Amino acid sequence: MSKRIALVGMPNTGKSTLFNRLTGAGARVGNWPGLTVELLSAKVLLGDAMLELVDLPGLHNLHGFSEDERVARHFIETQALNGILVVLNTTQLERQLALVLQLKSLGLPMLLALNMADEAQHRGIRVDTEALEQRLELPVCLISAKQGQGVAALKLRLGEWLREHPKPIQASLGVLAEDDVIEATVDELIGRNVHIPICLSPTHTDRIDHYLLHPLFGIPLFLLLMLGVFQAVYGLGTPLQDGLAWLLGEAKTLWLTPLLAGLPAWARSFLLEGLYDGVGTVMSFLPIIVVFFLAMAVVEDSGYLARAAFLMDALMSRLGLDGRAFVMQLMGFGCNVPAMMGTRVIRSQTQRIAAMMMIPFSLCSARLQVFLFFTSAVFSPRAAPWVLFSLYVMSFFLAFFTAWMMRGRTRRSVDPLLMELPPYRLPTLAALARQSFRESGHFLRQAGGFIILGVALVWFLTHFPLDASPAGPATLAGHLAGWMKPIFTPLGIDQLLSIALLFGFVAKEVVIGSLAVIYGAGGDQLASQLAQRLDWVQAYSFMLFTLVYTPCVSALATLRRESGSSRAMWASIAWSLSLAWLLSFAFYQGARALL
Ligand SMILES: Nc1nc2c(ncn2[C@@H]2O[C@H](COP(=O)(O)OP(=O)(O)OP(=O)(O)O)[C@@H](O)[C@H]2O)c(=O)[nH]1
Ligand SMILES: [Mg+2]
Repeated sequence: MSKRIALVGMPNTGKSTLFNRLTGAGARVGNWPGLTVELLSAKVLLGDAMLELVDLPGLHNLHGFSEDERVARHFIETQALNGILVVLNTTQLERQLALVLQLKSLGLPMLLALNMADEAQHRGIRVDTEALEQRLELPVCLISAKQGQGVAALKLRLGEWLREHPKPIQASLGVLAEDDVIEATVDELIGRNVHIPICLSPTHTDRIDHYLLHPLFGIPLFLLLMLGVFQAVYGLGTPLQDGLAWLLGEAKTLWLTPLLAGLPAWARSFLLEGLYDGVGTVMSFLPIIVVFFLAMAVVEDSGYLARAAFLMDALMSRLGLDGRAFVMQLMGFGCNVPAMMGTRVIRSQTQRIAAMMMIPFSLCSARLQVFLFFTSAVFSPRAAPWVLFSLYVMSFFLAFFTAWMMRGRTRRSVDPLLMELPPYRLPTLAALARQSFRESGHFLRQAGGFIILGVALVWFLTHFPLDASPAGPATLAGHLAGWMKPIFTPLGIDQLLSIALLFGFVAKEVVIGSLAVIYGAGGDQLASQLAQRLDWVQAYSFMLFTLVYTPCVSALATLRRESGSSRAMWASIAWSLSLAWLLSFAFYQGARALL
């Protein structure tokens, strides 16, 4: 019979790391408290029994009430479990043992994993696990989930412990002990069983923070670092993308075209100019996506992301939010969807909604593709990175502006940010690879689903009726574009481009794919066609519009679900569409008048 246990502990103690190590799954790990906001489960064979492990969001205490804590608590209280595996950070036992004592009142079998043994050892902290075990009447294992020490022993203990508790049981909602009783017990436990050096030597974290959190230079350093990350992505990713685009182009002319020569013209056009060019052009961005997520993983897993929250907290509080909203903004650079879910760590509902309204302006990796493609097609190699940078600046500006517009509601509820800064940690290569692999997998699945469908539909619209010239005014797409003309002409966005925008509504990844189909060319050919047809003012206006107009369908669905209100979703659509139109209009008309 399958058994089930849950991983419970405070935020950032390494639950997801242990989960991944025990199950081989790929849960998201990062040096940021509150990274896991949803349940994740996986099964493993432990000895001869099947074990289901559930990774939960971090929990500060059992009175917790932010959304992610509620998720964890609800699970523990309502599901029948064979037991809970409590993960603690050994370097902070004096703060974390209280949770163990609270959890005891649930009456569930418990096993304690004292994690981060490596860091504890480094700091000279010693724990008498046997004594602690006797005193708490629980099995206790000292482990390092990241490096693997003690994990094999933990597995053995886990097996024994499960044999002792074969039946899943329901937590009983016992009365929590008084806080001061718990405090006294923790003091006693620590005093007897944990050796903490009297004076902890300043760690490398303190030394690094002395510079990185400097009151004057902190923010400029942050901007410089982000610029560095961005340059690295650009510098490393673009040549790789060019290479892949070239390969795909060669494969098409040398191999695919002759292979399909026998098919009727429309079928060839559908397969080559439709599916292959459309999907292939999107695929050529895979290397950039990988490099991008590697860079993001370094920023996140090193602990610098938490510093960003600290640095920006003062500015954000003027906007009625706190530093965490800013961090979600940064996470949104990957994809807006997990960033919106990450706002669950914010307790006030009005602030959460404000943060979720900002996130759609985060220049996500799907939009990055569109911009990389356009900037390299239309701008000179020297200008291109700066054009891209200006779009990032715009993205921040619009997010802040949105928060500022909502400040009347949020400001009343700002409480000071009490967030602990985790120590800097060197990300392991395996963790980075896993992160990047997972995100690329997501990209490939998107490409597999939406993009193929989207591209096929675009091909149909631009080639039907079959006797009309492709993407011409007589096709379905031509009619569609005709209707949208009054909206887009004042922005300098021509009819072909406006069709791509229509499809970008579903997923921004589809924009480039649709353009390939509309222009009947992929990769380099598409780039040179764009360069011929558009001047830089039109191209920039198009990019501005793409940046701002409506979040994609998945982001909207997430916004609706997380905020629990369709109003927020419609407000976000209306706000971003009008902003996009006004901005592109002002830019295009202004540039045409001045230049
Ligand atoms: N030095 C050290 N770092 C660890 C260890 N285990 C986890 N970490 C790091 O601690 C950080 C947090 O790990 P996660 O597994 O995301 O923590 P979590 O408990 O799931 O956090 P939340 O989901 O936010 O509650 C990451 O940077 C890990 O690499 C360990 O044994 N030693
Ligand atoms: Mg986690």
